[in-house]
Parts: sequence; C-alpha cells; structure tokens
Amino acid sequence: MEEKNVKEVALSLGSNVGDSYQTLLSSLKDLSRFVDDMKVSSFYRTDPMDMKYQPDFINLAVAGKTSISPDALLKKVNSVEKKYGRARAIKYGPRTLDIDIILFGSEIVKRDDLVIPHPEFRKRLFVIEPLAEIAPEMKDPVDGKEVHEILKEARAHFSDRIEKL
Ligand code: PH2
Ligand code: MG
Ligand code: MG
Repeated sequence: MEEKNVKEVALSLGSNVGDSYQTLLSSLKDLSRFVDDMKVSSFYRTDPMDMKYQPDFINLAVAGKTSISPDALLKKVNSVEKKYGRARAIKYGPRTLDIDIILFGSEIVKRDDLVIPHPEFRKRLFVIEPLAEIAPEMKDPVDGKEVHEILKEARAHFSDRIEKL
C-alpha cells in the first residue's frame, strides 16, 4: 500500500428501526474490513432531526484510513447498508442503518449521488459530537476548520439532545 494514497475518512452511522444497537455493533465489523486503523466513538441516543416525528436515533462516528477511492468507499458502505435490510421510503425518515461519508481526506466531491464533505454535517450535533471524540483534529477541506472548532460553533447554535449511552 502506497502511503501517499492513504486518506483519513470519517463516517457517521445511524439507526432508528429494529434493534439499532445490535445493527450498529454488527455493521462495525463489516466496516473494519475496509477501514484501516478504525476508531469508533461512543454510541449516542439522539433526537431525530429534519423529520421530527420518528423514533430517536442511535448515532456514532467512525474514523480511519483507506486507500480506495470515494466511489469505491461509497459502494462498500452502501452494500453494508443493504446487508442490514436498509429500506428508505422517505428522505430523512426512519432507517435500519444509514452510513454517511462525512469527510474523505482533503477531497471535495459534488455529484448527485455523492457530496463530500457531507453537506449537512456542520449543523448536526449527532455527527460532530461523536466525531470530535475520535478525530478532533480532522479538517473540513472547505474552510480548513478542525472538527473540535466545528463542534464549538455547532454547540453555540444548536441544542438538539444527544445523550451518550
Ligand atoms: N438521519 C437523518 C435525518 N435525521 N436524526 C438523527 N438524530 N440522527 C440521524 O442519523 C438522522 C436524523 C437522515 O439521514
Ligand atoms: Mg445516507
Ligand atoms: Mg444520513
């Protein structure tokens, strides 16, 4: 593996249908097959955002290294979502497993099927709070801010409940 092609990636995982805790725990094993030096945050119970009237979510973050492309990573995380029977009838609605790519090294991707950095992560405490636990110094390539700074700003603006399990 060529060192220069290794990128640091951040993923956000969430579930609010079925046995969310078990689904998330089990999906981490799948992720560890293609995310190297994987770090896993605490699990958090979080208020649903965007679509309020749905069950609470369990969210966590994963950080690690990879030498595959953003597209290859997207395919792999999509296949893990599918393995746990992901059905997504409604945008922002309930799901058995959602795995979002939040950051991918310094890459900026803007396509219909993939946007990196994740377009909404800066206002989602359920993404930033867990990520700050395991990768506080990871940088948002758009403005160079580090995750701990993004968290400080998000805490000043948002108060959605997130509770460490
Ligand atoms: N995911 C959404 C919409 N709203 N709210 C919480 N708390 N956690 C999520 O993972 C989440 C959400 C769409 O992906
Ligand atoms: Mg998603
Ligand atoms: Mg999502």
